[in-house]
Amino acid sequence: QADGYKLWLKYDKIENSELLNEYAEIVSSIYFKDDNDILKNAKKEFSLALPQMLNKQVKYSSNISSDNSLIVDVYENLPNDLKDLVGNDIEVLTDEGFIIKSLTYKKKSITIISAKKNIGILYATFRFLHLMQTHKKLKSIDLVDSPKVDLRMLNHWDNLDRSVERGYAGFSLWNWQKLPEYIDQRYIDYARANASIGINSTVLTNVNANALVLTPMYLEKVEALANVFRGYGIKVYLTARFSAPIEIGNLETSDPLNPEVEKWWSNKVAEIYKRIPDFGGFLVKANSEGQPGPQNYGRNHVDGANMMATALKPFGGNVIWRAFVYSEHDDTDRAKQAYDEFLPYDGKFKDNVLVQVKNGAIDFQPREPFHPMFGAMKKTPLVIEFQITQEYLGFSSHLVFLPKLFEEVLDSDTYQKGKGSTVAKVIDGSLYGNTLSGIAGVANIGTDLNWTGHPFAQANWYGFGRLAWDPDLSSEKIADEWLRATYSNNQDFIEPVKNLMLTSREAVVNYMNPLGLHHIFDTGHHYGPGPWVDNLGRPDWNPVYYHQADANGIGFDRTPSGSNATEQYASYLEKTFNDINTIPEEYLLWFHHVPWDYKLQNGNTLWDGIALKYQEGVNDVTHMIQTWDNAKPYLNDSEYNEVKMLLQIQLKEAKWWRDACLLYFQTFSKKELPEGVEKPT
Ligand code: GCW
Repeated sequence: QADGYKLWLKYDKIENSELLNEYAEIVSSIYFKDDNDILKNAKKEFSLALPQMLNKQVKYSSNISSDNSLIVDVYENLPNDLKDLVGNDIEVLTDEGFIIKSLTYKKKSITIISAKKNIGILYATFRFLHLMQTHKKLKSIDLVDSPKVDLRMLNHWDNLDRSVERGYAGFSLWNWQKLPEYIDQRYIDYARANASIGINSTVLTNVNANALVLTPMYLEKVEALANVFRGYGIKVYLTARFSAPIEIGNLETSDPLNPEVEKWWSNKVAEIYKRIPDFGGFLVKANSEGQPGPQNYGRNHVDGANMMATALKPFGGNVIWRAFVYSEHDDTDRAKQAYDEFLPYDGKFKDNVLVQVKNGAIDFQPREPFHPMFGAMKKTPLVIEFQITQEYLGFSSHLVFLPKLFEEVLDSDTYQKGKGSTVAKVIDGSLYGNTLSGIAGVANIGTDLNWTGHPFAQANWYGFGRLAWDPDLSSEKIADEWLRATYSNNQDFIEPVKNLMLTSREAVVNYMNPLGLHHIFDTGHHYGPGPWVDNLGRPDWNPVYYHQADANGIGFDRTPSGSNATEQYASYLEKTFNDINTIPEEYLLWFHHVPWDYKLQNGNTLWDGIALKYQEGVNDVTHMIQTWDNAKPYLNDSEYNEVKMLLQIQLKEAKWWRDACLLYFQTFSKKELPEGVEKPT
């Protein structure tokens, strides 16, 4: 198999003899009940992983007895004396949580893995194996863990022709032509990988939706996928094209208040649940970037979402309604439009509607301040949408460790309910006591042999899942775990390469969009620099709209003298952002139009500061290459070469970004490049 196919589930043999002995003892006699699909899959993972890691077959016993060294079962099946030992810990678990504990049972040391439900056992299994893979001590383990977020979802922007919008890792995994009969091993491995990091929902299709997926011909195929994923605790969702009643239902309208339309959706939903009893629901992009929606009929987002919610409610399904809206007919700052449009609807959505909001107010830029809807929309559960695929972050050619970006957003304090009202608390529902919570990530997965194109892009899928489980995890811990499971447990490898990962996000900000610059990508593909583009049909698509460079300076004035987007934040932040003396410099040009001679905190002029940041980005990539070269002894040739070649592309393109942006901005600043910045050749 090619390097990378096995992801972070490689289960390499453990060479350290002390650990090997410890683990071998713990699993010397296992009781593992597997009387249903989820437990079967869990046990299968055990039987795959343990012989590889421990280099010997495992022994299962058919009854729980005092001879067992490891007991795996849901709580209700445990004998009473064991129940007494673990009862308190089980009580605090959610339905998806688990315990892994060492304890003394009948005077012997044993390990127990238990949970309220089967799915908890599956998650525990993956965690237990992961702890072994990452060489953690297990002898006196005491782990009680539950996910903090309910819906941990991947959003695939996969089209029915298998192209993937903003996908840089091959084609869509879903082979519609061979489904439903042909179950590709990939579907199973995809489900395993997701379950191993706790992802429990997947939206199979692009938000720019094709109504055909809701026809019987496709639903049969969706059903086949759902049947595979169910055994791994993953629910299937579909995108619902708002005009489907017209396109596939022969109606003349898709007005959400039209009884025929309501009936059509109710019937459609019932048809889906007949095939897929645990269907998750619909993800909807409506009246956004030309997609149809309720506004086509003079209705609003609440009308549209609630109509679908009513159809889904009897079956326990959800509507996830996206708030990614901005209009060319609206000349207010694009960054303000979603908030302005959605805030008045707070409290009006049905209880099975969640509103999905991108992490920032523009569009998945290398850095954006958190979206002002977080914390402000108090009565509606908000799902945060991250983009794992690197649309504005170098596709699958650049190494960028995104958990650093995700963490920055989740840790941001909205101040909406006083200090400490972080985005993470909004998302996990704890700030306002929501009954439903969710995190979505736009998937970076495709048919590439290694799933994600860039080997390190696997870490972004992995890290997304881990943060969805626990939004308070540190990116440092995630990088550490992933490196150990993927490459090596050798500390001399891990420390420098972890550092490389953790600096990679700031590097891309520096060489693409430093100091709050944003959306200066070339048209359409969003890959290379295009700050000069000013001729697109819609002004809000032109990079010049976002950087506003002129003879005086650069940056988008979002203070009261400009668009006043700052007013959408809690008053403490509004003040902080409005005042050029208190604004964090990483957001400077996001909120302020700043003179070229303005003095930055370090004493440099803005012009020099921008130029030096671009250079710093290039230098960062040079360091990343050096680090990778030093890591060579710990890698096989293909592992080393693949990343090395990609880093060389990254270096070349970091220079391209630096030179293109500086040469262009220099036509306004009319200033020389400062010392230390390489002259473009
Ligand atoms: O990021 C932009 C992308 C579009 C995408 C849109 C969205 C799916 O450029 O490709 O469409 O956002 O999120 O709806």
